[in-house]
Amino acid sequence: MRHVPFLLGSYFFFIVPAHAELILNEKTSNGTPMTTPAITSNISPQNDNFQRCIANLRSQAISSGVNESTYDRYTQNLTPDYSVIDKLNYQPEFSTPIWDYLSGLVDEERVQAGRQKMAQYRDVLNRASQAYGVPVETIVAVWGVESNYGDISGKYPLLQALGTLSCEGRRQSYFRGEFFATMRILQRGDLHEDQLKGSWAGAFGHTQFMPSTYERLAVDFDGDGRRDLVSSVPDALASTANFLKQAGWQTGMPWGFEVKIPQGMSVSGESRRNKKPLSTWEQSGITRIDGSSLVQGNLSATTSAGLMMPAGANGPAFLVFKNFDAIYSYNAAESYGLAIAHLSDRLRGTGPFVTAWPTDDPGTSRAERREIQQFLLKRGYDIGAVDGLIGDKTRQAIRQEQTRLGLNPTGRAGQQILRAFRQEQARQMMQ
Ligand SMILES: [Ca+2]
Repeated sequence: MRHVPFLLGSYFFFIVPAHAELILNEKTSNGTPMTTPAITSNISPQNDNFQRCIANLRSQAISSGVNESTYDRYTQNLTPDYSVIDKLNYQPEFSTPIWDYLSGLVDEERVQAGRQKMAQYRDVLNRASQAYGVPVETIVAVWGVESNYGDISGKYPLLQALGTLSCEGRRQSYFRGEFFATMRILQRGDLHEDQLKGSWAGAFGHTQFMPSTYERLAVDFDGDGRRDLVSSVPDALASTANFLKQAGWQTGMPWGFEVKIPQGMSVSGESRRNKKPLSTWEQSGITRIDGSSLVQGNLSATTSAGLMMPAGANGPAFLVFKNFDAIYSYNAAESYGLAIAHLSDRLRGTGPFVTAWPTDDPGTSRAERREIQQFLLKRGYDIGAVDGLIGDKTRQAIRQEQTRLGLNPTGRAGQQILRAFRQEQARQMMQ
């Protein structure tokens, strides 16, 4: 697993994973603390504790392979940033339905940008695909979901964030491993300290690897002798392909596909993990979504697949293979896995899912979210920048507007509130 392994949720609603504030859930631009403000003064008992903790970790770091001089150099002026502890303890006020998740992560903008990247990096993508046996579209889809193709990769200095997490809060021993791994990366000279910025939890670069994952799986693909997932797109793309290969990717096989389930078929107990041969699924009457047979191409009657219905029995259903599990291991959330899988299909030219999500208020693209934010600004709400990222302030403003407009106050930036804003504007223009 690449990210911090305290991801939760597998059914219907999802707790947003550790790094997802970069993409989805929280403002990163307006600097508003999500919870109680942290102690920021450096002259505090807490800082004394921090310095003591860092001094105490020295021998452990050294036995993990960090040189004494490296440790001293990178901890000499290290100060804590307690805002990462707030992030660690953050409990989202809103849960995110999977259709909101997917509509923001797999929208027309990300598909178009991905196609452009595929053209721009065609040669290196083809070479990486050849070398690791993973399709170009899957590599690019990971890149698009993880960092919006390198646009959003995090702003927290890694040593500071991981140093703080090593000394405060839950899971200190896990974060210490990542803290020491960061120092070993610096020691080896793969990256410079000022390049090492990432999510509050320490995932960094184009493909948001944790430092220990970097040590295990990053590759030098541009041949300059350094493994650089921050500044080298070839290194980042090949490292992603290597990750998926090591996670068990089966060359030439699909991740899965949307299926049609016969009326009345019981789906209780079915899941991604509960794999059965395709022949069993065919006998129960399941077909591909276009009605065609399950066994096609490289698949055989004995290939095993799990039936995944991420929004329950009334939403889209998918048969997923081992390659979905490989994608899943990148993020340990089915919602993320499905976003990457679906984006890879869209990059191949496949359309959106055929079956609608079971909601009367479908999700919005990032362009539509920016439109909602424009309406909110016009209505006088202080929601920070119009960036398509829906933070708590935007959600609270939406909730107030939903109440004013007689809608269910969910706080979601869905199609309903967008439609209501558009209609209200049209009425005002008529007057
Ligand atoms: Ca390199």
